[in-house]
Amino acid sequence: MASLADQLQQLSSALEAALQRDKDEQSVRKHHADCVGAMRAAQKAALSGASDKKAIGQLTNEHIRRAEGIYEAALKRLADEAAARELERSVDVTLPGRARRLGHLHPITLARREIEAIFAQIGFTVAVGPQVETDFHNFEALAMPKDHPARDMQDTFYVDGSPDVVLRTHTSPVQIRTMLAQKPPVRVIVPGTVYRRDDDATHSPMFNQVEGLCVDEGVTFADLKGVLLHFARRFFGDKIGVRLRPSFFPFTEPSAEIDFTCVFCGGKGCRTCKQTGWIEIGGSGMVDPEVFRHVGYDSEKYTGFAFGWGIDRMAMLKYGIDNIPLFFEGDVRFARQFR
Ligand code: 2U9
Repeated sequence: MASLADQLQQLSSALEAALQRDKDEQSVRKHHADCVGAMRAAQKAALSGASDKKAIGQLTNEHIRRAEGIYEAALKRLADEAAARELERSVDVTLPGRARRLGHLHPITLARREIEAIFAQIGFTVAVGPQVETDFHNFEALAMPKDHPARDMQDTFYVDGSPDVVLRTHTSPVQIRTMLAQKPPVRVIVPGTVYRRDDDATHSPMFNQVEGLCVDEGVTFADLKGVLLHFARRFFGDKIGVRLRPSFFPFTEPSAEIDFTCVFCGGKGCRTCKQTGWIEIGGSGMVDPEVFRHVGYDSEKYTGFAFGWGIDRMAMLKYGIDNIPLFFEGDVRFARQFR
């Protein structure tokens, strides 16, 4: 008995010493489990041939409970030390804050929003529509029947091999949807992504357009020019002029190319405008009566003008960007340069 008591005492002391050195919970658990195992082994050895079995059991259990206490105390010490370390690295509220790096609106978004705002000031509302369109809205209603040669110019993406479902090649189908849904007067500006099957140094298969449509009684070509001049001056500055050159589009008659005074040389002539003083911006015209027939408008009563240009190109001219791929690289350092 006396020797069992000694053994158990030694094991308890050894456990206490080991757990004081332990730096992690795993070692504490292992030392405790080893100690209890050794105590049970000592008990077993003492029991063989002994008469005072009950006293042996009580003595061993006492020491096992003591080992339990040592073990619990060691775990608490480790937890307290961890909490103290955590407190030590807590926030120093006197340090200057770290600035969070913000994103920035894309220059195409900036240009689109400014275009929308300028037209909003003169009574245009913004209309949007689907990018996957029917042949009717994208071509047929715009006076481009199936065999019309103008369709060739608009290298079209067809969806699911269906001849009647396309990725819109312009935003004009949104004006068709607007006219089908409401009676004149109509004054809408239609920004959006469009798709054409060309991909070279100056063309991307996906780009952004904005088109405008104004239909009412008595709308004239002079209104078109006035609106374009108003826009050009608000967007690029008061010194910008507008020139309209005869052209052809299936959905407008008469039709005109839109030129703005060259924003780089102010009209004096430079490399960018090929010494002409003018920069080609987009197209425009008076809505063809054939388009009004498709949407059920009386072309004897109503007239309208329409125009369209690329937002990407507008952004390039306004911000002096000369490289289209920069738009698609997603580098915030690029976007951050523009206000
Ligand atoms: C309806 C009727 C007429 C919109 C127009 C153009 C001329 C035009 C292109 C220039 C370059 C777009 O970015 S671009 O590819 N646009 O030339 N757009 S008239 O005429 C319409 C639109 C809708 C119902």
